[in-house]
Amino acid sequence: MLNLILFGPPGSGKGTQSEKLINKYGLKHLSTGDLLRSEIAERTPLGLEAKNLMDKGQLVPDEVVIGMISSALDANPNAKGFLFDGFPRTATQAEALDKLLELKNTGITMMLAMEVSEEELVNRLLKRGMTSGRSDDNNEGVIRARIAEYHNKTAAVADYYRKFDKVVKVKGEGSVEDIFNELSREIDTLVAA
Ligand code: B4P
Repeated sequence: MLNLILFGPPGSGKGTQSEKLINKYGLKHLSTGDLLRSEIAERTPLGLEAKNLMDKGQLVPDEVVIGMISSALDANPNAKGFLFDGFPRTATQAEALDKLLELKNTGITMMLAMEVSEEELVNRLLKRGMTSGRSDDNNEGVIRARIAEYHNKTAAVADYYRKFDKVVKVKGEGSVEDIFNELSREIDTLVAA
């Protein structure tokens, strides 16, 4: 199985590139952000709890997102592979993901880590906030809080996979197409090896 993690700070292009990568490689897209937003849209108790935290730029509890990913893995027994987008975001989530994949006799193939400057992230998210209706995108304070959560809790997830030599860094600035070509090149190199 080809199991990829697309990693990077909020606004680095994870959602944007995921759409293209799943089509090219026939992977199942698992975005915890999308899963949480659909819980919010359906007004479930989980969604209401998540909205409160997301609106402040904070991460939702590990057990909530791990449970969602576990169900999604079980719901797709015949997938060729998975693209994890926005997950794992903490060391606890990374360890849980490894255990869940081990139960399926598989594991993470590689983490693609996209690097983008903070000012570019803020500009992209404020721009998306003008049209997306996402309440976490239209306030600069909330965007900066999300970036701070990334530095405090999420950046260390790359260290976890670095121990297993599974991290590849990719420049996340430039055109969407150029970044996609670079990500594809890294995946193809690994798959051919
Ligand atoms: P997510 O839904 O994961 O979203 P994100 O990090 O804000 O954005 P993403 O990185 O996917 O956006 P993209 O760059 O594609 O998380 C939202 C919230 O959910 C979190 O803050 C947290 O509260 C919660 N959550 C989710 N997962 C969680 C977890 N595992 N644990 C705990 N909490 C969790 O797009 C950004 C903009 O940039 C777009 O407008 C796009 O068009 C633009 N863009 C993309 N590429 C570009 C390029 N090359 N040049 C210019 N603009 C570009």
